[in-house]
Amino acid sequence: MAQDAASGDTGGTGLTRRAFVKLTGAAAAAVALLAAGGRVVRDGLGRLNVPVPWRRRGEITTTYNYCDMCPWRCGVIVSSVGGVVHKIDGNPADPKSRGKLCAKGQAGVSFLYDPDRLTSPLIRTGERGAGEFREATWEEALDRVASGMLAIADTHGPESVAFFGHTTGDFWFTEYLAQAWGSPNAARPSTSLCTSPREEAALLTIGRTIGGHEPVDWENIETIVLIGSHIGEDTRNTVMQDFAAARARGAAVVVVDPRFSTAAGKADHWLPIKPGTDTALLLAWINVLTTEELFDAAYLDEWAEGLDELTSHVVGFTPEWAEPITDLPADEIRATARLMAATRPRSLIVPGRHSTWYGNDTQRMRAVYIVNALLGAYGREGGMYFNKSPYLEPYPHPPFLVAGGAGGCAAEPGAETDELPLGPTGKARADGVRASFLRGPTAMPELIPPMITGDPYPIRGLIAYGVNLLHSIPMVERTKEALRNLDLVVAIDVLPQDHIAWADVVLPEATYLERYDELSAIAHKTPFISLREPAVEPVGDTKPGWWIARELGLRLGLDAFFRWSDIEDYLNVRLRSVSLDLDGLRAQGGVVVQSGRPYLEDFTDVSPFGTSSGKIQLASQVLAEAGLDPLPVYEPPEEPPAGSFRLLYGRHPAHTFAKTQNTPVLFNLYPENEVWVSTGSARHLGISTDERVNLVNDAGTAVGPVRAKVTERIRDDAVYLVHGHGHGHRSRGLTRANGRGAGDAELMTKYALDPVCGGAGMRTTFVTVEKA
Ligand code: MGD
Ligand code: MGD
Ligand code: SF4
Repeated sequence: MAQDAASGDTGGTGLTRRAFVKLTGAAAAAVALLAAGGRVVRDGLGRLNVPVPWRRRGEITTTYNYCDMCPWRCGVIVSSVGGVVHKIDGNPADPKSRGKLCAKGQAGVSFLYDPDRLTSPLIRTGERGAGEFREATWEEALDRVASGMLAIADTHGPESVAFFGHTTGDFWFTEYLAQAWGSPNAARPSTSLCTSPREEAALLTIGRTIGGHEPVDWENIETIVLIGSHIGEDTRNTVMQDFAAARARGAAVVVVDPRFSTAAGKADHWLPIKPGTDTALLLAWINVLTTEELFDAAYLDEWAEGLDELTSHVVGFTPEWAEPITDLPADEIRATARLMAATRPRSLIVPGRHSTWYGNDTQRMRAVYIVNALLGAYGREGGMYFNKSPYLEPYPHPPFLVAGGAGGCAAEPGAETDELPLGPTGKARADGVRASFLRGPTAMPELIPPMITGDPYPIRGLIAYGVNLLHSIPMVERTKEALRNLDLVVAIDVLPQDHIAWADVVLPEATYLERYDELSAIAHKTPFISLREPAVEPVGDTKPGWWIARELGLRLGLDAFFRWSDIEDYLNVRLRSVSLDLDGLRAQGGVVVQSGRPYLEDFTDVSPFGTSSGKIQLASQVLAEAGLDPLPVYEPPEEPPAGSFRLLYGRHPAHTFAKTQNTPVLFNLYPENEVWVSTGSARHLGISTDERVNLVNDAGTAVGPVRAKVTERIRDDAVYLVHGHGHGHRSRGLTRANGRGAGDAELMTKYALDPVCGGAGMRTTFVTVEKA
């Protein structure tokens, strides 16, 4: 194997090269730095030096893919030269990207050739958490995982193996393998730590889900209301394109945010609300819309029920009532309600995305959807269109042992297990571990306690695919305790993230640019299906997720679910249902776009609202029957103790969660986060911009030192951190990102569980700011 200039230990950075993994295989460092057919080297400053295509000769190949640098899935076209990816462009035929990409999407090449990538299966040799491993063959590593899973299933049942997953390839694990194996304990952070309140509230109110692509009719909107949605820092490509185009067309913008966000900079009205009081603002808006009769009466007459109950419920919630609660002037509350009404139905509170804030989030989101109903916005131009999933048949596999998977609701507790087929090791039970919330998918943080206590039944194994266990789930020390306690911990990842040090077996995956994957099927105004195919051979000894899942499945006795010989066979079978095959899909640009049913007039046969009555539920019968509030009620958030601030968090335009901080070109753009402190608070604390401070939470957990950003752009009662920095808990595998900035997750030593959907509200942390 060719040795290259970068396989030395420090790369000039002073950081120990891959001290994280004490590899016994002498070739490991060299393997880590080799791209297939090309050489990935680092210069004297430790920066990535990708084999530059203009010095390479060879055929230029073009492949289709959907971007995996964030969960938005923009369609891309990948150009490679001589076996090395050269450039990624937006696919003009794809409704998500429309030929454009954000900075993170462009950085896919840099992510692929990050010299810190995992490149060989690893088996733990030291204590969990110490990060000591030896290299292994795939045979040995997969045998180890399969025997561990079978041993757990023999003693406790297959449900005692949990599957956590995120990023686009997790389908093979949290859905396909988990359901075939028979574990209902499959979860994604993108539900219970993100969208579950908005999805549950949508189901309760309009009987439809929002789905991965928010169905906002941007082309026709006239008033855009953003509650905490920080578009511009949230850099989902199409959302930015749509927001910018609507603003340029003259749409009015109202932004409700305790921080002067990028979007607030474009707003006609910025409402710097006191954190956690949004439901009071929404009730006051409903009060103005109902008492001044500004709602769409004909629309509500035809499509909604519960208007009288709603009207009497909000009678006391005037703007004057909301003013001292929200810290917003009553006149401004009234003016913004009237603005929305003046442009209805081309007026919408955009259903944000990350909605797990304070633990009563389903009710806040219900209030959002009720305002939109009063505006007559559902199924109307300029409001919220009805999305539709693309038609595509599933692969014809035998019935799964459990229903749901991480994407949907877990089977109801107590379901008749006798009706389920027998799993490889006996009977599978259908009841997933859940806390006392009304319904909704399995909540990821609630699967951690049974790993420690065995209550309500033991979880003894964890398969973690593409999920950043120590950065995404609050209560990091509790997660570590659980990892310490398990019989089997498997991590399938591309990078030596912090949790990798806790795995018994590490399975290195090929990135999205090096593998085939499940088809992406997006519910949309124009539903569409897109292709992911490899642009280049996988780096080192990495393998695609579908291959890993299949090899595991065969070892677990699940042959019946893996009858397909390889992924091309699987994809061709699925594509047959839309009269295509892989070649046909390539020939039409990697995307199939179907027609939708976006507006009310498209529903002559059936109601578009999937509630039991077929009408919008302003007052929710389902909640009433469960003994919960049928109409949204404002609950005051806990106040920060004297001298403390509420910790707010959000996105940086150049990074995704905690996964791109080490990506060379993105690291160069924003190497570490800073903590936003208001000018008034900073003066009081004697802190200036760029000074290093520590953040200490109410339980005494400290993070830092982190740079202070002193600014007028945030309220005095809050501080703000970009999520995702603060790597290097125990591992030092991420040579650029480690030790930079401060992690918000570490400070979250508590969260508030939403009683309806099981979402974990994470804005419940208070911190003091102390000079470092
Ligand atoms: P990431 O940091 O993106 O977040 O939660 P995660 O999805 O867990 O972690 C992705 C993981 O996948 C990383 O370990 C990365 O190295 C790995 N990975 C990347 N590409 C691949 C691949 O191709 N294959 C495999 N196998 N692995 C890959 C996100 C979640 O976090 C979400 S959706 C939200 S909205 C919440 N946000 C949030 C927050 O803002 N603050 C705090 N404190 N917690 C949060 N938790 C939630
Ligand atoms: P939120 O965390 O809800 O995120 O993006 P959003 O859904 O927009 O919103 C953060 C904003 O809420 C901040 O501006 C904060 O100041 C404000 N805020 C905090 N507390 C309150 C409050 O009490 N009331 C109000 N009204 N506002 C408050 C998340 C989204 O971003 C998600 S979930 C994903 S999956 C994508 N991830 C992602 C990424 O990782 N990187 C980049 N660059 N873009 C991304 N886009 C998406
Ligand atoms: Fe990729 Fe950016 Fe699209 Fe996300 S928004 S999928 S990072 S191009």
